[in-house]
This record gives sequence, C-alpha cells and structure tokens, in this order.
Amino acid sequence: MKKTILSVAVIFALGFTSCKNETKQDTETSTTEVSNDMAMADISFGVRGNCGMCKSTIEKAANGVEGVSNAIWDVDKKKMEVSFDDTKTDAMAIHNAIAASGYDTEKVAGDLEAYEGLPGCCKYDHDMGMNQSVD
Ligand SMILES: [Cu+2]
Repeated sequence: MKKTILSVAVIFALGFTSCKNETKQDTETSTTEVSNDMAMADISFGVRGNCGMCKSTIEKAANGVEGVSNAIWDVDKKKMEVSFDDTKTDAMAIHNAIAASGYDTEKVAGDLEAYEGLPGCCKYDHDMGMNQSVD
C-alpha cells in the first residue's frame, strides 16, 4: 500500500517537473529572438575599364572602403558587384572611392589626374558603355 502511494507520488512529481520544463522552454524560445544580422547590402553598377590591371585597381579601391566585404568587377560587362555593411558605409562612398582611383562609375566621373597616372593599357575610353549585359 505504501509502495503504491509512493509510486503515484513519483509519477506526479515527474509529470509536474516535465510540465515545468516545457513551459520553461516555451518562454526561452520566445525571448531569444534577438537579431544578430549585420545590415548587409548588395549593389551593382557600371564602371569603365579595360583589363585585368583595371580590375585589381577598381576592386582594391572598393575593398579599401570600410564596411565593404566583397567587391568584384566584371571586365566584359564593365560592371561592379559590391557587398557592404550599410551601417558602416553607403553606395556613394564606394562610387567615390572607385572614381578617386581614376575610373568612371555610373554616378561619379573618374578623377582625371588618377586617370593620367594609369598604365597605358588601362586608359579606357570615356565613351565606353558600362553595366553591359553580355551573353
Ligand atoms: Cu587596365
């Protein structure tokens, strides 16, 4: 008789604790919804240039902007793709950095002094189409 009462008590106790655990878990999941994402932005825009040396100059300029995590210039499309943390920088800062290195972007004309300092093969045509779609 005593044994039955004891086991019933144990079952109750177990049931009780497991219920308690469930409620605890519920509150935990609902309170850990704190977003840890960085505000990453991806943009693309046209940039004029000729060759692989242009590519490294343009990409170096873009990567030199604080907050830029990835910058790739496509020589065939004359197109830039940049990922950046938009709490640290913005699109215009990236356009300006590329322009300062001597290259024209869609929004900012390249610095002419820097352009004059580019290697001969890199002196791109200022009328060149940019942000092209190439099949
Ligand atoms: Cu070049």
